[in-house]
Amino acid sequence: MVIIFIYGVWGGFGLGGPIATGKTGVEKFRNFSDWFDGILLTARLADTRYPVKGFYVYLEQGWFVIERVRRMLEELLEADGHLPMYFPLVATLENFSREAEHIKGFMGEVFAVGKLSLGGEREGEGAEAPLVLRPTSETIMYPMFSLWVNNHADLPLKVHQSCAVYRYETKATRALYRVREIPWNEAHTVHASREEAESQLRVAVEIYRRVLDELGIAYLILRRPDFDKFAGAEYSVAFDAWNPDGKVNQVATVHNLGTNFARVFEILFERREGGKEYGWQLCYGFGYSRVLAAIVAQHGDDLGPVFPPLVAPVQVVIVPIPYKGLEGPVQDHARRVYEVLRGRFRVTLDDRKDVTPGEKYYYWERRGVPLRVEVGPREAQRGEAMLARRDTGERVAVEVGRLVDGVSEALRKITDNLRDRTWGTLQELTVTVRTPEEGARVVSEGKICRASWCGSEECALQMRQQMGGEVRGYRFDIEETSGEPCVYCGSSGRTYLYIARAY
Ligand code: PR8
Repeated sequence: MVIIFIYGVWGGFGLGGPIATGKTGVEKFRNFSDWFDGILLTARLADTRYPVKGFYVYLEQGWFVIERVRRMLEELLEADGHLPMYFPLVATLENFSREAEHIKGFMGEVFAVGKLSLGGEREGEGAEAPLVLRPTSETIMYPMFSLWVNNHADLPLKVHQSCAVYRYETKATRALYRVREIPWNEAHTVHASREEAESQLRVAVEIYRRVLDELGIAYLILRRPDFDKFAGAEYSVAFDAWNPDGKVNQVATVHNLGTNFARVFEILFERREGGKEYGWQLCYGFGYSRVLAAIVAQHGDDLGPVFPPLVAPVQVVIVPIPYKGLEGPVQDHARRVYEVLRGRFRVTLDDRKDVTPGEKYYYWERRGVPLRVEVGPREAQRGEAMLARRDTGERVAVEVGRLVDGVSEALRKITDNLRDRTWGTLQELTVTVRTPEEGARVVSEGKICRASWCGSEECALQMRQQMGGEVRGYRFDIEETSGEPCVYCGSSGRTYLYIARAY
């Protein structure tokens, strides 16, 4: 019997006050940890009781959302010519160690695998040189890319896979946000020139942006400072989603690798005009569990998640409200409503007999269903249904004849409102500061600090030091020119730097 063993080698804050008022979800701002931990299980997202640190069980609703997001993303990647592939889980230690910067960044975070004897001893190949569980797949894919890329006609090569990667995270782990088994999509590309790689980088950013926009998540697209780029990259661009506890949630990243890895893994192609050149590479990753976290944290309210209709496991729940003597007509009408909606929406008829309508409301609210359809004696008599929106509490009666349209319209309004609301919150949370002290206060209040910056690394590091957050970088999607002096040194500002605490 071969037993695989895995071992690590080498190795609320509340916003309170004005920001939370006028918004749903006061509790998540006041005490995010308790709010989040409480809903993981009740909303059927994840179970944190698995007895290995940093490893979690994804429950049916959490996994449903991840699967939907995965399909959306993969469709866009494949429409852009990325080939779906699946690479092995393990790298040889030799390949893993080939790129110097990469290994510096990841060594100390890798799990290794080997073989156990029947007596539980380590033996076989893995005993001397353990295999490495992918913390990311560059060192697994690129030896193969080197076999596949020989000529300019082989380029561009664009590959993607959805899988889990494993990182021996040493910081405090938290379900969805900082996990050791990371469900993600990673894409890797090789191009014939720097320009081609640069233009693909913008396509990748657009693809991620589209998925996040469909989900109505609010984010900043930031070019990371050089001291925080991906290990082995020339530069990195990241999507930071706001989080109620003030620690931004990096949901996706796009890295320009230049020819750093191509040189090490000998990814060489014959140029059209003759002569050999190293391939220009990108890699980009989209963290499914963090995107799920962003959906839950940004749209959720005091009761739990409010799923955007596009990915909601249940989009519509029908709750009959029986009245003494009129149970029959109400049940019949509820069934009729169900028949009208079924096949068009992900709809559930909650006709449990031993549960009151109020208890049913609560049950489905905690599970994040965006729209409830109430059917009582009045609706039965009038041939109507009452639509109740989870996001605003608004209720509107609709005739059964126009129910499909009515539900579609309500779901569309919910989608728009969730999106507008969360972008509004991001705007409120982002505060432009004039002094490092002001920045420190903003960061300690769990907000995102925006500070005029001259562009020097020294000033960025000083601001980090004085404000207490992490330097997240400057806007990549738009050019933000600053007319104000650098918040640290006072010389003329070039752009704005974003500083916040982070996961
Ligand atoms: C790369 N190589 O590796 P990246 N828990 C949850 N999500 C995480 C965690 C974690 N512990 N660590 C990372 N992520 C490149 C690009 C192939 C793909 C998620 O990049 O290290 C984050 O959303 O930046 C992160 O943005 C994404 O994986 C990519 O990870």
